[in-house]
Amino acid sequence: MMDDAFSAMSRSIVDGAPDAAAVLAQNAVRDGIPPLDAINLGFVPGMHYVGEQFAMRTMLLPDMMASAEAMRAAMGVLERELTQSGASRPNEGVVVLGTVKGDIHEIGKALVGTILTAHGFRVHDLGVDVPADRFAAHARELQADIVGLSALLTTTMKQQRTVVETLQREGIRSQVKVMVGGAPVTRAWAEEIGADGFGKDAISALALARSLMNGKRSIAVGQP
Ligand code: B1M
Repeated sequence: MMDDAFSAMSRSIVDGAPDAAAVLAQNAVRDGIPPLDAINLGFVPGMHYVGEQFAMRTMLLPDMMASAEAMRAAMGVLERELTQSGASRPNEGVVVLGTVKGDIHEIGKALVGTILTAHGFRVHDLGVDVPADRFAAHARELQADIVGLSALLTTTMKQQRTVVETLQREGIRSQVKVMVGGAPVTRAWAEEIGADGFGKDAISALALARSLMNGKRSIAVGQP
């Protein structure tokens, strides 16, 4: 029964059908399917299939765009559900989040932002195609605890390094933790560019953000 629902969700993404995707997301909420299950077991597999088909050239860019629209329609419903409890929680930390310059992939980054928000982080989402100096300016202005950088392209992940270097140059690197993620990003890459951690998915990004905040707090406690 649940498997049928997940298959239908996946199909709505592959078909690039936003209305169907939104209805299926609403049905999931109505039927008590946890929103993260609907996302990870229903809609995301459809998106991965689309990515594979695109890579094999059996699907074209306009089709991939239609699938992304369907994904956004479903996420609109499910992210609302996920964030409901967040505002009433105590502030867990301030996060400046965005997809790096040259990269317009936003779905995964938005999901990371939603999960962090749902768990009490105050997330300032700068959107997509964000230049390094904007990350730095916002981190300074908002006295951010964490800067979160998403990149989905092997070409744009290099921008994550540029942001780390910019934070350093601006003299604020020691005040913020840097968390990186996105499909091509690995732990080794995070280490290579001097980031503080890498999130494989939205839930591990939450665990990482919490542990980075614990690190910050213990440093603050240890300071004279
Ligand atoms: Co693009 N695209 N795309 N695309 N696209 C990929 C990434 C690709 C792998 C597809 C493929 O060829 N198989 C490929 C990249 C190849 C590479 O670099 N190695 C690709 C390409 C080539 C392109 C274009 C260049 C295509 C073209 O124009 N010829 C172009 C680039 C545009 C640009 O950015 N400049 C392009 C465009 C697009 C669309 C606009 C059509 C659309 C994006 C729409 C949008 O976001 N509004 C799109 C999509 C949808 C995809 C795929 C199919 C799906 C991405 C997605 O939304 N996944 C993708 C294939 C794939 O990834 N399998 C693909 C679902 C999402 C929930 O997962 O984003 O991975 P994800 O996020 C996860 C984790 O990565 C992690 O947590 C998230 C939640 O679990 N995570 C973080 C992400 N950010 C994090 C940050 C963190 C921590 C964790 O801390 C801060």
